[in-house]
Amino acid sequence: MKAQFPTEQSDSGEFQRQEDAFREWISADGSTSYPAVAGRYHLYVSLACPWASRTVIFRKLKGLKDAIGMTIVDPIRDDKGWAFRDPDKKWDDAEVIPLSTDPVNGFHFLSQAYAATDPNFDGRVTVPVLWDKETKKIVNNCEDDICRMFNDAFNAVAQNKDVDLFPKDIEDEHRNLSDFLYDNVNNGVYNAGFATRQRPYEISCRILFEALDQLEARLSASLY
Ligand SMILES: N[C@@H](CCC(=O)N[C@@H](CS)C(=O)NCC(=O)O)C(=O)O
Repeated sequence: MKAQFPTEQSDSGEFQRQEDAFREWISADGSTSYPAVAGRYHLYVSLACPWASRTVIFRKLKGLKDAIGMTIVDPIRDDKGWAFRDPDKKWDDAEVIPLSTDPVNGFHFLSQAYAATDPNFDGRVTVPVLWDKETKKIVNNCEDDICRMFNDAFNAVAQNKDVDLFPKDIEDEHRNLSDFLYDNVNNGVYNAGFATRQRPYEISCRILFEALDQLEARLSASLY
């Protein structure tokens, strides 16, 4: 099969995910050049993306809606990548929804945020993206980093500062489960969906469905 993402493909047909390009850190104690203040950062997400959805959940549970704005990209993605369109207009076969502009930067496409941050960026444009309105650049496009910053750095401006979604007493178990979900389910879907040869496809499918069986067993005995 022809690779959908040729630069993320091994010779033997496995999907090999690109590294996240932007990993700057927002801090509450001035230890980085990105202070955790209200109104400065903006989250771009797709609700179709499991990684982005995790950042949406963190923003909600920590009570960061007033402090950190959010824009949802259109769920339909063509070869120009994630785009901004009127969320009230629904796609159907007869209609092409015109582009709208995002409220922060006037972008039509999320790729414009990547190009503004690094004009030489030639990777895949992904959500979630945490944007800095002051430097007009992406601070971070790694979901786990964004969740950790939402949890730890913004407590001075969070409505639910006592909600701790990375509790220290279960840190190791949390990390193991999170890695398991990332590798076998979130990225497991990619490994299966973007394999270009039959054998890696079958191996990836088996890993994914075995992981779902394990989660089924876990969730039948525990809420989490
Ligand atoms: N490295 C990202 C992964 C995010 C990711 O893979 N997002 C997908 C949606 S689930 C995406 O934006 N894909 C766009 C594309 O492939 O063009 C993270 O951990 O936050």
